[in-house]
Amino acid sequence: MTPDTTSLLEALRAAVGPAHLLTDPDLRASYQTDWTRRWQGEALAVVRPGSVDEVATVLRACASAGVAVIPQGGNTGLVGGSVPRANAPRPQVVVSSLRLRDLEPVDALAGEVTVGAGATLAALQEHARAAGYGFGVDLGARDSATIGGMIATNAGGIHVLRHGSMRAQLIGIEAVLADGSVLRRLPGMAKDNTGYHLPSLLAGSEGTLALITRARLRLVPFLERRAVALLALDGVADALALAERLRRNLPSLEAAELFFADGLELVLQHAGGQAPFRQPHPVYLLLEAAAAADPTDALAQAVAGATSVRDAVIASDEGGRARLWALRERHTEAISAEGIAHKVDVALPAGRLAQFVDRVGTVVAEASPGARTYLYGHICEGNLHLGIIGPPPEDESVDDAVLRLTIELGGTVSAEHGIGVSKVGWLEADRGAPDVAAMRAIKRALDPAWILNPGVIFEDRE
Ligand code: FAD
Ligand code: 2HG
Ligand code: ZN
Repeated sequence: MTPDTTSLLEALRAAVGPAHLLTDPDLRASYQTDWTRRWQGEALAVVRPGSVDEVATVLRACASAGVAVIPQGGNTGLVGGSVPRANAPRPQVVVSSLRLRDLEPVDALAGEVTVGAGATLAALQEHARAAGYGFGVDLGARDSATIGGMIATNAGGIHVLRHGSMRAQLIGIEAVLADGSVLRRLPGMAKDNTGYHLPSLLAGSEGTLALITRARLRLVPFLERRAVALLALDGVADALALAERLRRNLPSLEAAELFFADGLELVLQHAGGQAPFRQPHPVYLLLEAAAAADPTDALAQAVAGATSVRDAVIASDEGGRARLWALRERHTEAISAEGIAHKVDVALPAGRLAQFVDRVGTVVAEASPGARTYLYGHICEGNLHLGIIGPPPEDESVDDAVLRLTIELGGTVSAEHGIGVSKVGWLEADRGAPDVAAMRAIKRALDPAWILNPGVIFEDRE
């Protein structure tokens, strides 16, 4: 049955007010294309609810019209899950969380805070900082990525080795189910074993189970004193051995990031800045230590004895640290400036990472001769990102070849970005049929009409 879209638009306008229902194609445009420019689709409208009650009314209206709902936060996701599907079988409405950005006062006694799903990570960091706290997850898209989007993707980022991913920060949640009912448990107690932990279920659900409206989050101590070191090395095996040693011996270690000569060259070409060393080296390891007292000496001493280090720079001042971090964080935008990249986000068991790096160049060359591959990532989690430039956006042969190699080596096809639409075909190969059947059963129970983000994680419907 064709949905009555005119009545739906009227109901949505009544729910959020005319200013927050966007139907004009120019106003919809930025919500319909993802950050990578690889995925886009057409929405009937973009709706921007301003409260949980408005979200519930919007979801009820979409459910009764049989229209798909695409939850969206900062639209920085990299797997195509935040924008409407191309050639979708039914109309789609983007529901943006950006007006749900309240930051409630920090509960200093509990070391927790409740925030709106549309608050950006940077806003949360600033808010926590003002109360003497930090937040355990950090990532390069901090100025745009929202807390709701980060929960929905179970975002990782650069501090996972110390504090874990987004799921580990999550104490409570408020979220609206497909039928408009509201789950609300924002307890203010880190210990809560009363049945299934629904916040954990929603972490990583990529907008397929509920629309998250608020979250109760754990805070961490704000560590004022920081030092960043960039080390030049000959190979990935050296980087792994060093990272493993530091993890045991340097308690202030907060980040350990890997990148390669060609990526650094590209960043310098696009973002400018000075080369950190007189000559290029095959592999770079960026380390950050953070503590209450200056960790510079501890970091310097911890790497001093490593014979594999060919060259090193260290910075403790804010400007120097930011310059070193830019060499790693600006990989994503530098690659994007070269073209529409095929992005692959994998994790390998630590013992297989070097083998993956050795083999992946050949695998890409066979699938797409002439393609350029840039590798970088978070070494302590075995998490590597690949940005591949060359093959047309719709040609998936290079993605498939890399993911096949990943599975062969015992890795996972999504380390931190999610399945989105880009890896739907790989879910079962990675998780196995019983896991996928259990996930589908949960989806069916919470969203029987399959209206929430259809086509993400699984194919649209059964
Ligand atoms: P969106 O892109 O808007 O949405 C992402 C997914 O979450 C979609 O499936 C969407 O439907 C769903 N969603 C969004 N909001 C809600 C909600 N309120 N309720 C339910 N579902 C929702 N990721 C990392 O993990 N680690 C990194 O280090 C990292 N660095 C990045 C650096 C750059 C420069 C860029 C562009 C991206 C990076 N990312 C990283 C990816 C991205 O920032 C994360 O996936 C982030 O969590 C997405 O947040 P968002 O608000 O932009 O979500
Ligand atoms: C990072 O670690 C992000 O920089 C983005 O996860 C990775 O560009 C990417 O694919
Ligand atoms: Zn990453």
